[in-house]
Amino acid sequence: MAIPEELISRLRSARSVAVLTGAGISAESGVPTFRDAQTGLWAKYSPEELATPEAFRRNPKLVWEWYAWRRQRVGSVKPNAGHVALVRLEELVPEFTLITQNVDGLHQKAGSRHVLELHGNIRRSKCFDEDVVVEGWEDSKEVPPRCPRCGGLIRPDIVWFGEALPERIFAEAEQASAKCDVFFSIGTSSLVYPAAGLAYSALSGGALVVEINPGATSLSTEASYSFREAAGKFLPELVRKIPGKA
Ligand code: BV8
Repeated sequence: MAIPEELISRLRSARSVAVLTGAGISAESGVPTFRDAQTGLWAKYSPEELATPEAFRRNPKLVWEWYAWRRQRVGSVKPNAGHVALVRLEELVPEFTLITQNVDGLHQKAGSRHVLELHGNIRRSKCFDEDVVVEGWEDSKEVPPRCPRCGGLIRPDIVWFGEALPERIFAEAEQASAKCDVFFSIGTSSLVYPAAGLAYSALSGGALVVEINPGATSLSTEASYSFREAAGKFLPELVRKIPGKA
């Protein structure tokens, strides 16, 4: 596909680049996007219903098992060419900030060094009462397991709907977005806030905003470029063109 020369030259001269990714960048690794129909056992639930503290309080076993099922699915998947292209992009620009809404840990698996996880990570668990990460617990038959310190229920270390994002992480993401020269929005429906607001911070900071998504989103008409492309295909082609003639 044709990549505008102006975008390549802007990337070559960019001092700082910020990237926001969503479930779409993991789609080609086989991880269903957040809004794909939940399959099988989970078909009758919508993520918005299960990914809330109320749902966990109401039915901790159901919510724990939904995440255990997702964790098991994510455990065996590999990063794809889109994740790898972002590792290369990080090497090519002086200041690079990778911000993700994903909880699958695939950016780190691909080799990205500094990843801002706005919504947590499905591989980490924490105590529901103390709100601190729990590394391990006694393997009792109880589901969800109990915190070894206080006996409270253990939950995934994930930001649910209605919960605040980790303050320091979001502040760093917000700052990087507001001051970058180029901002990428990759594989996200741009529906969930405050993450979706980062692209607008970039726009008001004067950044060139580039969207990569086979589907249109509310950002598509605001972005400087909106490519109807799959991340795993488009990103490697784009990144390959950057080193070229300076
Ligand atoms: C907050 C972790 C306030 C969970 C997630 C009413 C009540 C309560 C809150 C609200 C409300 N109304 C609005 C809100 C705010 C709410 C919100 O924005 N809701 C939306 C639905 C309107 N936000 C919150 O609740 C946030 N917290 O506001 O707190 C507060 C403040 C202070 C103190 C206390 C409280 C918390 C939001 C975080 C929720 N957690 N994830 C889990 O994973 O189980 S959100 C979840 O959905 C994802 O993490 C992601 O962030 C979000 C959107 O998903 P996407 O990643 O975009 O994926 P999606 O499937 O939607 O789209 C995939 C895209 O990829 C598609 O566009 C597709 O075309 C594209 N694609 C497909 N294939 C490819 C591709 N692109 C490229 N290449 C491909 N190959």
